[in-house]
Amino acid sequence: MLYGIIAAVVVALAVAAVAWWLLRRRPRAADVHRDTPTLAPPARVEGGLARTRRALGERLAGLVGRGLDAGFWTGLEEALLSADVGVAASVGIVERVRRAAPEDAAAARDLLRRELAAAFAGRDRSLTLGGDPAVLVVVGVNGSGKTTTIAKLAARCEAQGLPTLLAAADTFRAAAAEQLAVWAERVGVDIVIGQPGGDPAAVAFDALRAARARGKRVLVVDTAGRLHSKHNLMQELGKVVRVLTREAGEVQEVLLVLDGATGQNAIAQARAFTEVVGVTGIVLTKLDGTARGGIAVAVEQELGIPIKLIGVGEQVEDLVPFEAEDFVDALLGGS
Ligand SMILES: Nc1nc2c(ncn2[C@@H]2O[C@H](COP(=O)(O)OP(=O)(O)OP(=O)(O)O)[C@@H](O)[C@H]2O)c(=O)[nH]1
Ligand SMILES: [Mg+2]
Repeated sequence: MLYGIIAAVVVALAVAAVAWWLLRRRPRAADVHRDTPTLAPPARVEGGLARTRRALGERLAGLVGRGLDAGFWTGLEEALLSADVGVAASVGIVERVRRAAPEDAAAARDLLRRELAAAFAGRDRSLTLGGDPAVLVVVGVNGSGKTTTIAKLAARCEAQGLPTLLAAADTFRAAAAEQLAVWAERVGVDIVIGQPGGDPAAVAFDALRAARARGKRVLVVDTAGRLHSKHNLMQELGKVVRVLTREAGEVQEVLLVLDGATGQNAIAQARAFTEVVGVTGIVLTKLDGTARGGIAVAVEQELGIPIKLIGVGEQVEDLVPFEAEDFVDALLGGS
């Protein structure tokens, strides 16, 4: 009898241990779907930032080998400003490097690298792809790269095993839906298109229903480009997000697409969009075509919104998760 009880207890404990182990091993849905897909090789980041690196690198190289006099510090500040790091961020970074009292220019450059990395530290850059489906709304001024980014993003989601639906809620520009449809076909994802001139919120609503009916995991909503200063258009965008929030319970991401070559105006754009639709992440595009990649520092420092993805070309694979260390290395290179 006693042996029977002991045997039963041992078996029960063994079953509990195995169950506990299995539960621990099983990845939780939230973990699986929060990851930003990472398909592009890091080399693209380096290539994409070549222009900024050349411009910044030339200036920094000109400073190495000289004494740490007033001219050095002014030169360092000018180098950062020329890369569009922004006045407040540039002044702050140079001040901190200076206060750390480096011995020579090479040490100052190492401190600069550390300061730039610190400017990006501590932010969650993962895309929230949980939800049923996850709803991602993509916003920004005209021509910033929204539609292209959506295509790249959809390709990534599909490649990660997340069936994706696109919503062409840019009913304003005549060729917009067609442009997205061409991309949808190219990357092999479904799309919902509304009436030209129709209500973008209605298109988004229909697309959400369609996404559910078709068992999609991700819905990405394309919106018309709009100047951040146009009140009515901004309100229209607010309505799109409100309708989706009401119907879906939550909009997982409102991604603001900023053209990396815009310069400091990007800050004003980001402020205006954030006020209306609560931006959750930034996509900084066209970094391949500009020597002003330092705007990434200004954007994060002044707004506190994480840059989640960067666009470094026009091809579908040219969208990469923003990695602070890689970005700073690509920015400064071996200069
Ligand atoms: N070089 C480069 N070009 C890009 C990148 N992202 C987008 N583009 C180009 O920028 C142009 C505008 O891109 P769209 O995606 O149409 O921009 P949009 O924001 O949807 O434009 P609207 O809908 O008119 O507001 C296109 O020629 C794209 O190929 C990038 O990361 N690098
Ligand atoms: Mg577009």
